[in-house]
Amino acid sequence: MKTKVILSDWAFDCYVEEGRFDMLVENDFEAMDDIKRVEKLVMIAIWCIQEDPSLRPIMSEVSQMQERVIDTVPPNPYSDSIPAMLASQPEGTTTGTLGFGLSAGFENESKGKRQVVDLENGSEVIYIPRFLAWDESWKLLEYLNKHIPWTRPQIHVFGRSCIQPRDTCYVANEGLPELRYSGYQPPVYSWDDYPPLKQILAAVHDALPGSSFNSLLLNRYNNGTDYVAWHSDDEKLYGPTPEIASVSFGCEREFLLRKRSTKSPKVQVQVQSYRSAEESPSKRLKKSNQSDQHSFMLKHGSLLVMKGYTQRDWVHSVPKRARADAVRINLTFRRVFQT
Ligand SMILES: O=C(O)CCC(=O)C(=O)O
Repeated sequence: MKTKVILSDWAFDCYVEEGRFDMLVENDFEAMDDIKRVEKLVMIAIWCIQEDPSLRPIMSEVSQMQERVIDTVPPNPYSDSIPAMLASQPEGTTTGTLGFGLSAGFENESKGKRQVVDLENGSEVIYIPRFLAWDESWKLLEYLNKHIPWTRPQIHVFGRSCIQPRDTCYVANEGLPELRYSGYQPPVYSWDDYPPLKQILAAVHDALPGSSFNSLLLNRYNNGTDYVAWHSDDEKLYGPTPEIASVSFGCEREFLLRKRSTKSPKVQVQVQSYRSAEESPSKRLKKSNQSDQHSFMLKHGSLLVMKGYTQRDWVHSVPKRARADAVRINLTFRRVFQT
């Protein structure tokens, strides 16, 4: 019995640790050749042996699971490999002189450096490290921290019931189809009650011609133990190629993107890092020239945009970081389609 528990714990760890399914089937070339199927079976197996029998799937659910891929996974374990730090003011950044009536001088520095990362096959990420002015971003962080009605809901992830490991809030236009994720349907708040959100939205629209976001999911990470697990925002209500614009405030945290598993024989954990626009391409590529995983250190006031088939073909996460000891707030703007 003890061995079984240890074995399932080990499988679970292999799973959460960077999605290393290959570790479970090392030397089994047939299995290695169909790693996608291994992934699916491991997920289903873990689901089936969870502690609370009432949460275990019935046979028909197992069959249904075999038909689809579930990407919401348990958290990454702690990792100190990259110290997450409180954002420090970069040289040459403008300092805002505005009060809180933002609109007059709500500085949008998006004309500045932006990195476009082609993820291939129609997926793309754009990263603008200095999207909003430094001081203005601190004021926004303070406002959001204080005025947003944050909640930490109970969710149902991967067959387990748990408290979502970060605070959240949902703002959207009236009359849109309801959002539901991980068994949770968030209450919808109005843009009108939070005017600064409208101004950030306007700045995002300005930076991304042709975009037209009508909903916003807010996340607050109080420290490094708060996180978001590997997932993709591929809910039907966002359509097949959703554009998702993510604005970050406060503590810098690492944002990881990983290609969904394919039939590759070995999942290499190689990270391409885009920590800042200033870093030279050669330095950035030093860690790897492989492109199945990317890492962005999301700066205070930055904007990251996921486009095309990124939600279909990639998963993303903000892992735990033991040394991230300050608040980070992240806003993800999305467009919900009317059905
Ligand atoms: O906090 C972040 O940067 C990512 C948030 C996220 O992945 C989400 O809201 O789906």
